[in-house]
Amino acid sequence: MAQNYYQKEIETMPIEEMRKLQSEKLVKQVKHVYENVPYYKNLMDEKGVKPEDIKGIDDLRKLPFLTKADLRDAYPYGLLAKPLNDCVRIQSTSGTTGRRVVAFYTQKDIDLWEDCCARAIVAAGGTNKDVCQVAYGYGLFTGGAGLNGGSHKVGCLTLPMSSGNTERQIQFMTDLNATILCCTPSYAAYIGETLKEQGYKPEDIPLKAGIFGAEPWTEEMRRGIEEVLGIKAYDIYGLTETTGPGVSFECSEQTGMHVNEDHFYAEIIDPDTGEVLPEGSKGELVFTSLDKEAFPLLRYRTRDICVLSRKKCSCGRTLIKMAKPMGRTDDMLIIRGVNVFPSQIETVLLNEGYQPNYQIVVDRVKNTDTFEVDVEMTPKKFTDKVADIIKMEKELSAAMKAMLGINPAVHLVAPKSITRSEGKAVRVIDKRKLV
Ligand code: DLL
Repeated sequence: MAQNYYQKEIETMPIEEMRKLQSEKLVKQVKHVYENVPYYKNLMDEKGVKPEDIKGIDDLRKLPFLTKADLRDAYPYGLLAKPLNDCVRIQSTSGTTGRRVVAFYTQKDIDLWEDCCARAIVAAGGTNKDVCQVAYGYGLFTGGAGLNGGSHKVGCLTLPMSSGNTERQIQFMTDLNATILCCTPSYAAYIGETLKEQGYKPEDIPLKAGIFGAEPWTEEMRRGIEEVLGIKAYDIYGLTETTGPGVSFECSEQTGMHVNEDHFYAEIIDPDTGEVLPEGSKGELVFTSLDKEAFPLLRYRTRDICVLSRKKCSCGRTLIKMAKPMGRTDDMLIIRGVNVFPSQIETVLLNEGYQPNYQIVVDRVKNTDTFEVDVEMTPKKFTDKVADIIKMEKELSAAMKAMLGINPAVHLVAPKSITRSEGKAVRVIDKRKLV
């Protein structure tokens, strides 16, 4: 298959040249961060590292890590490296102050991000002849904005659908002959099922490719989506902290995602010791933004467990590849594409006058995540009136929706009825088999 690239020179750059480019960018970036982000300057000073010590990419490991806890401490402006006046956008994740990530972008940062998404669209076969249906959420979530921008850059006719309203998605898709679909893999599978129920055969569906990410998905799920929609399904990865989607993307080989390593340098570390592990080892993925201006995180620990590989790729790209993330080193769950921490549920319960005695049950039924939370009533709140219980469950579910962005089915259960474990409480039962 003839290969298309969006930025061929970068995407196929010989490794030595790439290292040189990364080194030059890193030296500049460390200086920029040291001079403009007192929070990170303190971390560097504590470690005894000065910008002059960073002469190239091999010196990266001298720098301190950043974690979600740092984002929390520095919220909202503490990691900003540009005056607020130079920023044109924020994007964010759901959650409380402590858990919510707020990322800032200059126009140049947006440009760079959209280029990354454009690379992903072109790698999936996209050209200016395509109609690209973006069914990721728009708004604070990075999915809609990122792919929308990438689609414009490629010159596709962009359908900014946002997520949900499946009937309308199908109508636009079929009436306007969408050829590329961008959404979470679970939503893609759901759209596929709905099309099938409506009598569509894969050959009746105009789509040729899909760009799916933001949550873990299996090869089995890929095959299912490819079959029902009659397309080739490509994975895409990213996180709000680094920009959003497009940190890495799949090519025609479909054996992992090429990291846009001219912008994001990837390392794998031992999550317990912080030691950098050799290529091919499984560990925690760490990213350094090499040229972002407003929110340039250095050595950010993603908590995603992953493997990197420099094996030659048949697509001709020389960009390093990352495997599908294989889990997390923290307790974050991704439910219908939304990041959920059990501690957020706990906060809601305490705010609403409940004790933090609860259990989250997640499953995947017909390609859609189900999300249930069993909550113990307190002796004070206890009632056996069904109408009251239903009302209390609805109120709790609404409070959780306000916190998380999605609402679980809440079941109130009798005090002391959730099994107490001997050690750590089992807060989450995840029945999905995602890795
Ligand atoms: O999920 C950005 C994104 C939007 C990626 C659209 C791809 C497509 P966050 O909401 O900050 O950002 O969540 C980031 O989601 O650390 C991973 O744990 C997980 N994740 C993202 N992409 C994938 C993927 C967006 N392809 C967190 N496979 C990350 C598995 C993924 N997990």
